[in-house]
Amino acid sequence: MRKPEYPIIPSSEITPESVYLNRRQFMKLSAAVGATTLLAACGVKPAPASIDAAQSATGATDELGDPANSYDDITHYNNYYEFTTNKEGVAVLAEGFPTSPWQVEVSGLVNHPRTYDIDDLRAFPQEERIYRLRCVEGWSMVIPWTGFPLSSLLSEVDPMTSAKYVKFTTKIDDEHMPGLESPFFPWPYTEGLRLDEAMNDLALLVTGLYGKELLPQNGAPIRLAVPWKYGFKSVKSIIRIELVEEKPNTLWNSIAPREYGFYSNVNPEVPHPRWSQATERRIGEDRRRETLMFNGYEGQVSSLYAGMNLISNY
Ligand SMILES: Nc1nc2c(c(=O)[nH]1)N[C@H]1C(S)=C(S)[C@@H](COP(=O)(O)O)O[C@H]1N2
Ligand SMILES: [Mo]
Repeated sequence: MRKPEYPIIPSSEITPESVYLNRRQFMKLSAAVGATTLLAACGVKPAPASIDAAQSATGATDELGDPANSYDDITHYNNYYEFTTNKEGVAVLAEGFPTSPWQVEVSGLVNHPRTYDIDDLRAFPQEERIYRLRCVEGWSMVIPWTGFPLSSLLSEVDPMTSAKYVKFTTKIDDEHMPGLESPFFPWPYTEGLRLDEAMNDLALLVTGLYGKELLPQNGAPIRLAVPWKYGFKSVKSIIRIELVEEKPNTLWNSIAPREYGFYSNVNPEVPHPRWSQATERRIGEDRRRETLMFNGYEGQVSSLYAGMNLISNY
């Protein structure tokens, strides 16, 4: 059996996305000409002439001034391999995925282990945070999440001094996740952070999106957002959080260790073995933009890596 490649091709981006792009361009075009005439003829007010207007309909921007992606983009262009490797197919397949009852076990090297019901987690003070998400494949979005700092949860369970890493394990639901049939992936999807990374204020446990409850395709009922790392570190549908002493195995690292390092900090100067990471395409934009060190969060996270070689610790 052939070894899986992720992205299936960076063209997992290129193939489905060129289709997506063409459709967008088509929409743009038809909004500008055809549809306007058509809709006007039916007495319906024409749609805005540019999708950019729709993109920033809420006026929300990140701290760099870039507009949030539309709700439609964020909920219909997804990576979630437990369902499918087709980004535009996730939303449909994930519809009806049971997200309740749901519990998250927080265990391992902690003084107060506890299994939380999802409602206990929703009871942590929630905030809205507009974060950039940079996928390792070379595309990005700006997403208005609702959630609470992972550090609040970790402080409550009180890590022992021997705890050095945090391991995340996500849901396996054979009945509802057709992608689990793929023999290429060592399910469940697991990830990890160093404890000090996990305690950084930017690391967010996410319960909502655009002020609404999180949808299954985005990782409902609870997922992580670690905005200075490649998107695959931001795991969806978390069921267990363990404090451990040794660096945990992660799904992508175990499949292709040379391509997906444990740290996977966004770094324009460290290319993926099969493509450059110097630029990215913001979904909804045509031209590529430069990728920022630590995805633009350098001020908040660079001290975590002081003195570390970021090329060998990729
Ligand atoms: N459980 C799980 N979490 C996951 C993934 C996945 O396949 N399974 N894909 C990751 C990748 S590669 C990215 S880019 C982000 C995408 O998040 P979004 O679909 O909410 O934008 O989710 C990450 N979390
Ligand atoms: Mo990704």
